[in-house]
Amino acid sequence: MKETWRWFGPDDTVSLDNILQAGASGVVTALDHIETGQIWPIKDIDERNTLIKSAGLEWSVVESVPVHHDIKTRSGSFQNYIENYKQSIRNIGSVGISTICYNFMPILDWTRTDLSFSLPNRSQALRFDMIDFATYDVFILQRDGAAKDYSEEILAKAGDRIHDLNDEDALRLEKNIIAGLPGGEGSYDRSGLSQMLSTFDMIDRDSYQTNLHEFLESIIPVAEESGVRMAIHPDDPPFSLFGLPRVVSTADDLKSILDVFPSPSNGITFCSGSLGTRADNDLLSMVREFGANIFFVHLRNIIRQPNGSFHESEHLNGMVDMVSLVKELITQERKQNRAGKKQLIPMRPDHGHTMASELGNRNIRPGYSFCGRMKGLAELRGVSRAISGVDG
Ligand code: CS2
Ligand code: MN
Repeated sequence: MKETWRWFGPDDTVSLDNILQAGASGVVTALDHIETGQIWPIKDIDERNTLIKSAGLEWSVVESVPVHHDIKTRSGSFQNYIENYKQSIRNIGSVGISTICYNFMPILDWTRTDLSFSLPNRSQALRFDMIDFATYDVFILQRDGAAKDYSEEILAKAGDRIHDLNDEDALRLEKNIIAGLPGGEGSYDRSGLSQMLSTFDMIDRDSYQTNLHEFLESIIPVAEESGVRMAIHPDDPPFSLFGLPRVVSTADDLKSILDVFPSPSNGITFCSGSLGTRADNDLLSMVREFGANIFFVHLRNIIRQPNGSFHESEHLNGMVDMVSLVKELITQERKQNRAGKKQLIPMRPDHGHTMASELGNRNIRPGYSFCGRMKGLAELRGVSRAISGVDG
């Protein structure tokens, strides 16, 4: 697999030289200065590409071209935004970049409740605590009907938790949940979130899945013409939040996405951390089933709890059998190469713990430390080399 690194552009705390020094040869980045829904001009794409090339790196994956809320809800100016999305695909393809990551999560992109969860070795991880999330949903946001979305046990614990939270803790919890995480889609205040949630009052899971399928039917033909592979990122976490539909969480969801428009341009970002957060997702069989359409890989590990809580663990120490997963991904990559694809699958260490000199540095984007991702990439490269070497 081609080793890549998520870079947030010139204002990132990590430089392009640091990425090269960490052992990556490819960059995963996006033009975050372009408003969601607007066309990505070739000039801006070229500028970023030239910057990356001048550092001796390659722009391997665009992550992400965000999908506008109107497209997800098929409301407002969705036709115009779909035309703009198509033109962005054409413009990206015209520069020679062949893979675009995107996601179809409603309103909230990837979501955590704690951005500095302290581990036994005193490094810090990202965590989603189901009790804290329910506490926010039921007692702070006070969403209509929220209680019915949680078990009696979780509700009882949330009822206790709200009494333990002081105002500062409650505000931090709210900020962690709705302020938006790196690469994610926007941020909200409490009333803004409530207003956005109401736009989904008439959109159930089936209609949301239809909206995704209709979006694919519009953009995949353009991706084919442009030599671009669209790689949808799974829901993170892969289950409903705030009663919203999530339709990219399971093997069945991924199968329906690939089946609705079979194409060499319709594929998946295989994110082990997102998909691994569900105990009922069998990651190895998903790699075998979808291998030909895995265009991009996020490797991250998690430790999950029965109530849906989880935190991000060390890349090789978690509930995802990372060595077996890397082995299966390499097997699939070789199978595709034998089929003439001759293209390494770009892989990035999805996140990394905050540790060492970066602890306490408020400029570090949650999950996107240098030390933690360098550690993860080094471990993943070691596994990958050992497997490739053994298997020749
Ligand atoms: C993030 C996601 O880096 C980004 O663009 O929005 O890819 C995030 O890292 C994943 O959802 C985590 O699995
Ligand atoms: Mn991911």
